[in-house]
Amino acid sequence: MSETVQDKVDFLVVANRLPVDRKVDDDGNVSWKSSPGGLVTALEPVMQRKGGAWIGWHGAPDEVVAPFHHDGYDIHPVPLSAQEVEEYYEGFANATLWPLYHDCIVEPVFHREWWDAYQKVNKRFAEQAAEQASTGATVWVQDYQLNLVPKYLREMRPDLRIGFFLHIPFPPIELYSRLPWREELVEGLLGADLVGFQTPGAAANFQRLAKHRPGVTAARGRARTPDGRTVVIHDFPISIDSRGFHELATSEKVQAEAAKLREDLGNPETIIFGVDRLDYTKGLHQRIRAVGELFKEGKLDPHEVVFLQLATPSRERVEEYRILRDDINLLVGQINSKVGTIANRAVVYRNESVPREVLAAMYQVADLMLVTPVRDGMNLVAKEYIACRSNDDSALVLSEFAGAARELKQAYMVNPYDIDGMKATIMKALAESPKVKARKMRSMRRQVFDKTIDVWANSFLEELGVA
Ligand code: GDG
Repeated sequence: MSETVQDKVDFLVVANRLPVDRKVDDDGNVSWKSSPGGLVTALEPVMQRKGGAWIGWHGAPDEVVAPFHHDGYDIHPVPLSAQEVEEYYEGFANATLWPLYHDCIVEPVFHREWWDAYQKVNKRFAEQAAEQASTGATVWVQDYQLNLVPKYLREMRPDLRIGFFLHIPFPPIELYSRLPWREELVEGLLGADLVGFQTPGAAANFQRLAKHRPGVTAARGRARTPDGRTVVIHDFPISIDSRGFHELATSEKVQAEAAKLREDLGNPETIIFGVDRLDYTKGLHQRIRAVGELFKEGKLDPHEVVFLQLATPSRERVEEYRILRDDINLLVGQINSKVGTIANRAVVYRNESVPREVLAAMYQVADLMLVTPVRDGMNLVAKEYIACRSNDDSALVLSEFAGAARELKQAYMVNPYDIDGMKATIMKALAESPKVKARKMRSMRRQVFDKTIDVWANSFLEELGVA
């Protein structure tokens, strides 16, 4: 494969962020490292296999970065001004669409200037894709930040095959209808040949909306547009590189890391673990409260049990995220001041991002995994835990509001809003017989190793007619 950037390519991924973050060392040398996050974890192996180009923002405002080759594919950084980051990304994407699409857990904010910026930036991404795509190329557009790209791109390049995948939930019409620009966004997606969702429910919600557009008919996963095109609407539950995660977790390096971690945590009998981006959709508050109460009530003994919670910093310039960060710090402080000692902290809370090896070690030592979002498109963490944990004496507590709940049916299901119910389920999972736990783990392992990220990507691309 060529090491230089190609003029035109047959396969492109268009996503808000590039899969890499820039690192500058003390001598000023620049290198690019994989950035954490669900979308990157999922798509990186696909790009490494297929080659082509990834179009996305490089993370630094007001800066133009030249294209470069990375890990078998080309990277085309799209520039964004500081104002565009504020209005398109932090504003429209993360303070309007993100809360709206996650059941309005926090109130979505509607600003006309944000909408203007969103359109402008979406056009820029579409232009960049149009420029890089060879005749008849496949362009796979990702996620809610780029809802309008399929329409713009089709106008510029009708020869392309255009797929769109939404990584987050798609809300019911009753919530979606609040959006002042609801028609334009539906039109945006209908520019694609295939629109993919995490769950059948999300696909059905979109189909119902599409049907309301003048001149559009939609039924059984297909919409006919007024210009005579067919748009396929379908669910494609995303997954992970299960083997890759398993190999990493069982590697000598990660095993050594896991032993050290266990030691650092004071060699407790039981380790309960949670890892999430620090986001209000992830149910951190409810989860930490539930575990905190179990400690306070003496049902969990801080000499025997440690709850390790890793919260990766996220969207720190958006107000709701700053509020959340402070709330969680406070909550953890309150719990630890009431239970546990300096030597035995009941809740070990780390608000940082760790290398993938360290994360794999955390999965390895976790006897009980808590994945309790109040709403989540899929949730890869749940699947990663299953892939990494080779010990059958393990248990996954999973929110019924995560897309993953449709597949990981053997998990201990919870409604995260029901704190007492969650507490009871945590205790049940901890007390479960090894035989039952092993049966559940084996069944979920089959699921996670059968339905991998390759299966996801291939089924999407096959439906798009390009696999
Ligand atoms: C969106 C949707 C959907 C986290 N902390 C660290 C780290 N991570 C990695 C995890 C996992 C990923 O980030 C998080 O993925 P999730 O799926 O849990 O959540 P979102 O970021 O919200 O992702 C979600 C996903 O897109 C894919 O479609 O499942 O529903 O919201 O891979 O391992 N990785 C490393 N260090 C960390 O500190 N290395």
